Amino acid sequence: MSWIKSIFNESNFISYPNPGSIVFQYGTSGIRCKADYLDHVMHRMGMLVALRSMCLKSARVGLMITASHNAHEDNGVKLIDPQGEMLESSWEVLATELSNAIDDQHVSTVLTSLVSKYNIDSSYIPKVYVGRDTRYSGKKLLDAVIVGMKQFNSDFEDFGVITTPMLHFFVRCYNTNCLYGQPNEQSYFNKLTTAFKDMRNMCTDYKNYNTVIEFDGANGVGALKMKDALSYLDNTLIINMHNDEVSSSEKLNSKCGADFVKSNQCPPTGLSIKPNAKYISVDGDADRIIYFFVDESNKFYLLDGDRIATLVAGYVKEQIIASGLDVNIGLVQTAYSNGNSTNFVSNTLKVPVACVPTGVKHLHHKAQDYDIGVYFEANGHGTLIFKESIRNLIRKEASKQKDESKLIALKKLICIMDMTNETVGDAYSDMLIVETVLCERGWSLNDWYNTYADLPNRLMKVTVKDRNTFSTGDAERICIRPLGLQDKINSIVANYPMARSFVRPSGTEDVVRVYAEADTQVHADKLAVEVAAVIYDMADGVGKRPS
Ligand code: NG1
Ligand code: ZN
Repeated sequence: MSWIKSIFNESNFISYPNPGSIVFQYGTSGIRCKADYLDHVMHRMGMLVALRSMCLKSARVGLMITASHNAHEDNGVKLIDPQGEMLESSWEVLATELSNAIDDQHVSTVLTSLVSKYNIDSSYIPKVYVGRDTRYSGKKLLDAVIVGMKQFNSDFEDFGVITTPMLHFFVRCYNTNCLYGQPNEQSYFNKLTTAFKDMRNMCTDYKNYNTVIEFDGANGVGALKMKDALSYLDNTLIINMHNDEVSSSEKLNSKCGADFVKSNQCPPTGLSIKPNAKYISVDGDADRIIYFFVDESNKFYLLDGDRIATLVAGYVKEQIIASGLDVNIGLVQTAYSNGNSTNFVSNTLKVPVACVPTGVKHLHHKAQDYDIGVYFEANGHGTLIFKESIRNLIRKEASKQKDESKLIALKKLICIMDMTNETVGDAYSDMLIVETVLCERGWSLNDWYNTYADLPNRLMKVTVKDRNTFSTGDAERICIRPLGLQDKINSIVANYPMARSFVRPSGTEDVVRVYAEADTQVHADKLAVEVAAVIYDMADGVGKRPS
């Protein structure tokens, strides 16, 4: 009998039956659905994460329990690979298969074939870090994960309630022998915030820059951890907390947080809006961040992931030039990036820009093609990454550079590297980077906003009978199935100036998403509705026809 099968035959094996009512998919960012359906999924992910570690010869891996920006009733799980990156895609398929397996017999068959395919040696001790967001359901789901991990005698550490990016950071710390930092909250805040304060000390003239931030914590873990961060920041930033009620679970992401603000293009509830004040919203697990402000006439201005990417790429490029180093930089976006941001990056910043399918794993992967890769989804999820050799080069040059201006640029690049969480998008780290560049430039949010004009756009959702009948190509910019849909989209788009529209099935919700942009907001809205109506008609729309 295989060693996997014997685990299932032990008298103390605890069974978590699959109620069979839902088909699960390890999608854009792990598995997500109503928390009530996830017990058996969590148990199986506990076993899978253990095997992932064993397969990597006891490298430390991670498991995060979160449903990010989803409603509070949902929960989810995602696995983290040893350098803090997303789980390798071939294992995503296994996660999907395991979650849908009908019974223990089926689970044991999937795991047995996994063990033989990867030749996993039972002598390796699995090492896992686990964490969860503030969702009420998290603790119970964690218990199921623990049962699964224990069945494989895992050495695991539970970090309790933390942000997703903190867990990614901790995993990388462990596997770099702590070269990246220590795997604990204190080291995380110390590393990032010290670099931020060092850089702040180099900034002599703030001009229009304002240190006061109104912080919308989405009533989630982002609010909790921002409170912890305050003692490290030493008043370099004045952060006024809003939407920080983590004890009332149902308030999580409810009419607040980065996803609400980005999708609805309006301020969150739960805070008063003052003209020209600086607002930040993060999402439910604090891996996304967006900025916004309103002017005296109450007009709303959004500074999203596209804006952050252009701000950061432009600044880093300037420092590379000033340092005299021969280092390339590239920017990675998705089809959701505003057309004018893409034009600005190519034509004004003169930084190469690539487009990849939705999901940070695709962006992260593409960003590795550059010496310094900046990647952001328009919704505010992103970071920048440095090649190991470039990181070393920058530090080496700084240690021997005699030219004062080159040395300053190198020191600034080192600070930016050290305040970046390179493993994944991180609202705290991204905030520090944005605040640094704004301070260096002496900019208000209005100055930042005026760097280019976004094309008006609209994002819509259409519910259809089966979103899996949709498939896309060319980094999701073309719809391949249903057949004939793309031709219809093309003919609708042709009626509007400067227009673009594309559709794709969501990986996190049971909907098809429609994106539209055009010369005016009225046109973008009309275009989105027309495309949504065509989808509804061609793909068995559910509920009310878009109008
Ligand atoms: P889906 O549901 O696949 O569109 C959404 C976001 C992604 C990504 C994931 C994970 C949009 C349009 N889509 O994916 O960018 O962030 O959630 O959180 O924002
Ligand atoms: Zn998130």
